[in-house]
Amino acid sequence: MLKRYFQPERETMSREDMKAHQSALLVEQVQHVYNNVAYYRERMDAAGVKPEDIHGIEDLHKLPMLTKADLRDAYPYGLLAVPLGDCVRIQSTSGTTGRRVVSFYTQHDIDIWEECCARAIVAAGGSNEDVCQIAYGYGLFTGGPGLNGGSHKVGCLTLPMSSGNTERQIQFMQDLHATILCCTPSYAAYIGETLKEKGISPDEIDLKAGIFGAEPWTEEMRRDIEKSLGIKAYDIYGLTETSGPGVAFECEEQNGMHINEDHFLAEIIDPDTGEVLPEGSRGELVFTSLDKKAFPLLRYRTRDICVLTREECSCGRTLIKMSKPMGRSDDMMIIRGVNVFPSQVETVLLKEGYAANYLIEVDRVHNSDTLDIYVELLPEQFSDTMRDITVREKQLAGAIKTMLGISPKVHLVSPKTIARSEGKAVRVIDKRKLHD
Ligand code: DLL
Repeated sequence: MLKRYFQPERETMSREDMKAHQSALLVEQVQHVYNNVAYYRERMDAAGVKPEDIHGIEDLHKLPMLTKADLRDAYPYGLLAVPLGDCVRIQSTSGTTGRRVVSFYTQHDIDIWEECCARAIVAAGGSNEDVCQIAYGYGLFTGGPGLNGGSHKVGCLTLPMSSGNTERQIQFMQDLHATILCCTPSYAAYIGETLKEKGISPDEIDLKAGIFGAEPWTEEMRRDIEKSLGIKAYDIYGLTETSGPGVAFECEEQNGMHINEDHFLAEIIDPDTGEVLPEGSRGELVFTSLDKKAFPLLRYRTRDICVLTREECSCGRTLIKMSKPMGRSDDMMIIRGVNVFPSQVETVLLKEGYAANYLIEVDRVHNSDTLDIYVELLPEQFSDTMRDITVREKQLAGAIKTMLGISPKVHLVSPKTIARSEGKAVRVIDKRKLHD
């Protein structure tokens, strides 16, 4: 049966009820972390805040903020707030130990996460009549497992495809009459292109909606995908730290994402000063997970830049909306859905015996990201036999793939050909026009 909302009592709650709900959970959550996580206790003690000082969301500003660096310091168990025996799952981002985020879940945390994803599926028109093809990666990445759980909760027939093997994706899509596709927007665009190459028109498939996220994408890309697949394309946002996809999702208005603020309390801050900005300002998104038990984050700085608005939405949801992320306040890039820091590339170069003279060029060709890495050879490595260079390029590309999880095209260039900078080195040229 077609439902408008997955959890109407939460998704259409009055502002007053939502505030009361958030306040009660925040008070409980602060006590939970203070009692169970030494890291939080020390940070709160240092800031002179006790759990008794937090009476509701109006006291949120008293709590210290948490950054990715804190997560790194606490890796892997330092922020765990329940006994390991209560945890049933971990998920993680890619990256080296230092950059990797490992998130822990109790069964209760998984249930909440899956409900959030179910809200996104229902908002995209999903019901138990649908066949939901999930082409996000499965495994440590949260995309596949999150949407998979959401799809089960809605009662869709779930196709746990994982990403890749596009021929097989298309075959299953046709044979099983998939109606909803969940994957990164760039993979959706690629599936669209492949359909065209194969001479299959959008009318010959049964897809009606797509739920795409994990990386920035433009309105232009939305239009392309909608046309090539014959669907309505919805955005979905989330991060491993807060659970995964489903922190926010788009409704039929396709104009900003509703934040599941009964679980994730959002603030916008000035990324330079940390000052909390009024609603409607552009700044860095900060989340407090209100009822996650195993790995609760208080005031976590996401580094994503966006705007929050509380305008009335024609879908009837009262949940606050966030704009599409408009960039980041750190140097993280998202390439083919994978989080990449330039420092990861540098680590590999140094380990493989190259100097840190390199340039990363990212572009988007036919809606698919390209990653070219130009690396200077040291004078003693310089050789004029092409064969030698090609072998080295392949070797280095393999080592970088092992680190990042995605394949770059490596170009070894002559010594002293990459421009030196007199100030901050320019390591990255991102030619994708992802943000307005
Ligand atoms: O990308 C979780 C996810 C999976 C979201 C599937 C949506 C769908 P991480 O790998 O930890 O988690 O990356 C989180 O990705 O801080 C944003 O910078 C970016 N991001 C996620 N969704 C969007 C989106 C998953 N819809 C980081 N638009 C976040 C733009 C997004 N950026």
